[in-house]
Amino acid sequence: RYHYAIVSRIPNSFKDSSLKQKEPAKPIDLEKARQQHEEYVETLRKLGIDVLELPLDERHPDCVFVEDTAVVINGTALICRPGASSRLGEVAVIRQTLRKELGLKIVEVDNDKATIDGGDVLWTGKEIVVGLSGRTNQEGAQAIAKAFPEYATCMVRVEGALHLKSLMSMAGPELIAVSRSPAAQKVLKRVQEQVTYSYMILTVEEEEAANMLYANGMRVHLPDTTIPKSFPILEHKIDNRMVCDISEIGKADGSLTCLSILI
Ligand code: CIR
Repeated sequence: RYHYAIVSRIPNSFKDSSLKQKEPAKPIDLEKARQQHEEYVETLRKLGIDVLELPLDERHPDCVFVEDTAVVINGTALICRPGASSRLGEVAVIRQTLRKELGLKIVEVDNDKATIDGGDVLWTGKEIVVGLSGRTNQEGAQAIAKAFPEYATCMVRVEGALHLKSLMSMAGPELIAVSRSPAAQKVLKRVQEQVTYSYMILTVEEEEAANMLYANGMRVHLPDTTIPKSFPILEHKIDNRMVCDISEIGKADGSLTCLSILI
């Protein structure tokens, strides 16, 4: 069960972040993005989570994507080394918050060659799957395995997406959501070859919808998500579903999981 979440408010510089995958980049309506972010925070609160909102930091246009800055599993926080150099400075306030305000055990990456974006780290509840992407490298994956020795960690190559979790996410206990897109299916196959445990798969039509937030028995997904009707397995274990629209933040490649660190 999650009790806390760290989120970061959206700076004005978010509008002009150079880290955008989508071409051509769509202009961002800052006010709308902030309003959607507030709704996201509200959604977390409805899940019974105490949300720590960090003040916006103009020096870091992408600071709202806190997921990329730390991996927290069972009271241990690994401070990431984000793969985009403009994001390296984001970790300082996160480290401080995790240590001082939440009292977590902090682990640092001790290899300068390692890069890790939290968006590449899929914690299934039983083991860790690390995506080797443009942001996370092998040294980074090794640092993750070292930080959480009590869990099996495997690595999969990610292509066609920014992060592993742009393609798949946990949608329930032992349930992975993934889209039908060829890129996602290809990476899913690699995941299934590497993992130690077996998982059920929830296939959604829309590529972006595969990033869901599963916390405290609830599933939060994007409004335009077609959950297949013929999917009875495990559905009874999900108490409720909520919808959260983050379309404006999505223009900068944001997804539901990337806006918080859950503790
Ligand atoms: C970036 O490229 O770093 C940001 N524009 C988006 C990061 C999204 N993070 C995530 O999905 N975990």
